[in-house]
Amino acid sequence: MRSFYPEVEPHETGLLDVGDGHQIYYEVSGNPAGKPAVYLHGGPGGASSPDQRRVFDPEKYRIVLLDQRGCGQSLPHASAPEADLTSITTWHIVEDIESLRRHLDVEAWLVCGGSWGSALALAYAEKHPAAVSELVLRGIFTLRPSELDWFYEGGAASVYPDLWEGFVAPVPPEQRGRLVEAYSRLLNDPDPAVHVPAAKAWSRWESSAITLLPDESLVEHFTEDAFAVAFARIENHFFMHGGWFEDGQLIRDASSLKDVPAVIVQGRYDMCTPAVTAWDLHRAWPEAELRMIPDAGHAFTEPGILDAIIEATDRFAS
Ligand code: STX
Repeated sequence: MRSFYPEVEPHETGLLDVGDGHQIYYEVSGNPAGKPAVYLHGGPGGASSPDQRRVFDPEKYRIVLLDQRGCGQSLPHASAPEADLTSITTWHIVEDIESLRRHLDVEAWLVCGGSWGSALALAYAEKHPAAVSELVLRGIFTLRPSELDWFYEGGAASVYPDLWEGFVAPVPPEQRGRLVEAYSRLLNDPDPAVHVPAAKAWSRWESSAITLLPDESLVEHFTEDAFAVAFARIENHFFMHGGWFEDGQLIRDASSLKDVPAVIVQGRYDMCTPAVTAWDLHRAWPEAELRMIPDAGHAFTEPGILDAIIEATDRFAS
């Protein structure tokens, strides 16, 4: 079993001006002369975290983390009262990754991402294949309507009926037939007495369902007010727009990645992004190696998941 590499501190951090009034936070750690790798965080609307550095051997990799538009340490933060999400879209973020790649003078990099990070990695690689040397993807999410229906419109309620009551609680009963839409109204209400509890309920639902076993400290972290508001607002905004994808687009176009070495890591008991999406991706892109972990949920910290991710980054390092 492999576990995290030791903690490592960045030797470079910065805010990159990407236009539209946005500055994105980035940091570089590991070996400055190593193989470039970038980690794409989840959500959308999550954040980078120091543990994400630790899936890479710091002696072999030049490790880049970034906070996507509107979240983490990027500015402005989507929890701000005047937050405007109109220029936060998949394709803006894809171009931000390209801007950062050029800013750091990287020719091509290994792209690692889980969950929404896997969707973003696929979108980026399909748009800019020459910039991607390898892909390591986990907990595959592609924003198809069927995936959103599963997690946000009631599918997963069959597994977590208790937690589901908390998710629907802020929504007036007559609006519960279309929860993403109802939440859009709540999360964009200017009154913090409306949008903060809604954001916390949204974030509690999601963070409670990402580990195989309950992890209250993780839930507490992801339901902290500012994090929850940015996370819920950005996720909901993306889901209202289907991620600016055609239904099935990322999987349909995955055949274009056949020459990019790739590993797909999927937990069998992932209740947030169920295994069918990883399977559909594997069918469309058989050259990528699929590692189905029999006893894991969604989060990258699940033991079997972490092990498989690090096995892949170690293999691609040499
Ligand atoms: N969203 C899946 C995702 O990327 C559909 C994700 N879920 N929870 C997270 O990310 C956090 C770990 C950031 C809470």
